Amino acid sequence: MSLILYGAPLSPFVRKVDVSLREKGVEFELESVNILPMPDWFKEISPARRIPVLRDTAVGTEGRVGTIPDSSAICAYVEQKFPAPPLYPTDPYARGRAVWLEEYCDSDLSGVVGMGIFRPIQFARFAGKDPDLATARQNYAERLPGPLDYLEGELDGHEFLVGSTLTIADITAVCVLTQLELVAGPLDASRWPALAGLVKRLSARPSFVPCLEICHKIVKQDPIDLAGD
Ligand SMILES: N[C@@H](CCC(=O)N[C@@H](CS)C(=O)NCC(=O)O)C(=O)O
Repeated sequence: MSLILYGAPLSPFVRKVDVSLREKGVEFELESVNILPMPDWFKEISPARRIPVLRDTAVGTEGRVGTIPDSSAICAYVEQKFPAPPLYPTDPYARGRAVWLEEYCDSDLSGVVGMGIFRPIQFARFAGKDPDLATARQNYAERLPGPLDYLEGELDGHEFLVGSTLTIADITAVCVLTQLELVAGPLDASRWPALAGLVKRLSARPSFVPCLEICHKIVKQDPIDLAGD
């Protein structure tokens, strides 16, 4: 196996790389890395102390040589090395938009979903504590609608965020929104119909199914209705 993906399926950033490789039909091995605490050998190849990191063993098998950290850097590398099917548009403006939406979902959307909602619920459970529902509910009500409204507007009723085929923008958005679904259930389809449809369609793709099945097994509990009291 020439590619090793270091990380854990419950990370939306690892999922993004996992799904992108599967969409391209590229074989890889997912090597589990526990980040709580992060082992020393992994710190050496992850200067930012984050998962994922990809190792291309065709380039290097030990130390930093052959490794690339960061999901966006990895996906750009994978696109260059395995161009078909393309996940980044070739038209310059469309490509710019796809990269922007990838970045927006990895930063703004992921900030609200990850730190604001997923962590207060799931990390509390991992620590054997009750979920911090007050924090999760506040973020769900106050900070989440803005990014969802923005993405709904960018979809504008279309099937994909950029152009007429699947791109890295759709994959990134759905990797973050499935993180939300794991603890809070599906999006309100009456308020964000195009976005809810995108999540539903992509979640059913063969590229998403294996990772999401593992995530549901890890989370175990039913989602919590954060819109209620
Ligand atoms: N920009 C990075 C973000 C990666 C990231 O934040 N990963 C989280 C897991 S979801 C992590 O490794 N966190 C380590 C920590 O919080 O100590 C990417 O796209 O790969």
